[in-house]
Amino acid sequence: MLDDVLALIRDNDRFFVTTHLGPDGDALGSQLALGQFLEKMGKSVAMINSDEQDYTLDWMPGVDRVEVFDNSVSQHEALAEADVAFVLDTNDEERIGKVGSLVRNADATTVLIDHHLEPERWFDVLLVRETAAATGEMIYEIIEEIDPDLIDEEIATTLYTAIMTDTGSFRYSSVTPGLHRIIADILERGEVEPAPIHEATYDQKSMPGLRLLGRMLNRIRLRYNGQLGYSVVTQRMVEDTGASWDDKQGFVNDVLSIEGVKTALLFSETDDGSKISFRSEADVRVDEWARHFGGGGHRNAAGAYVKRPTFEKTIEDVIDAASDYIAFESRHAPGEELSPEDRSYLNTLLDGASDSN
Ligand SMILES: [Mn+2]
Repeated sequence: MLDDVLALIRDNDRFFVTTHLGPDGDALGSQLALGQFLEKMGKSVAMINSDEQDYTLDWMPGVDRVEVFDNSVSQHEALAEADVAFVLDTNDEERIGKVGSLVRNADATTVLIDHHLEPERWFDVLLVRETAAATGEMIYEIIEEIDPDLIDEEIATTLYTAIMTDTGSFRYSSVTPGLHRIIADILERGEVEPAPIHEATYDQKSMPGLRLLGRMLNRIRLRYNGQLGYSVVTQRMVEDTGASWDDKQGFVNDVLSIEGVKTALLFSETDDGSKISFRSEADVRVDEWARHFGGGGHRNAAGAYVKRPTFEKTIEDVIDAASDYIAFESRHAPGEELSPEDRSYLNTLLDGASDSN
């Protein structure tokens, strides 16, 4: 699998690289790292996405090299002439957007490099590892095999961003000593410092975006004895605050950060339904639950798009289904002794009952 990918890179000259709709840090970072690495090897590369990236990534080095699909002759030619077409960080034709079916039907050898569960099977070569912290980690492994000396400031910055954003800044259960060693190698080879990358990615929030965050925080509700937290972002909230759709990136993590909450949901109202973000602590899985609603993702981070008669109905249905997928702890385990507080409360009730007799 890895060997197949390495051979395809070594033996071919013209490459096409794409990724999923709404490219995030791992999607764009992996695309730019692989694309720029291939260029530094002297190959010709077209990087074309169906969609513009999140504005918080506009600073990324080489981002101007990525085109948004416009159905132009030159873009169709770039794909038609490609020997190899890479799809990164999504395994699903629909999630690639308009470019998806074009890649699927192209003459090029199609290669999937990804870390999501249950890949579609139409790719010619699949390089998939669910335990990879980020697609960027897998891109690093390819570069390391072929020519790590080509890791310069640009490639190091895009790889670091890919891994940083997909690990919640190196805090998820996917983070291992091995991943930190990879990060150390990336930083040393590129002579890159981490702090400016964190600032460029996370400290560029707009005031309207923070006002939207405030409204979202105000609407958090807890269910299942405080183990599930959820909130909403409605189109009205976005309009009222003047925020942009991108501003709600990461909101669901604020819901998950509440003490006792093991599972968090953010429902975002779209033109024709809702987008749902699922997050969970390490020992709780949400991917099956998301899949039940037509979505997918990772064990602890998944998503779904749902078309239901109303936004409210979607919220109700998803939360009602929670206990089918999550083992919530009941407040008292069966057979558990009553606490002294419960006992004295019960006694006051019983005393009241006997008084009335
Ligand atoms: Mn990813």
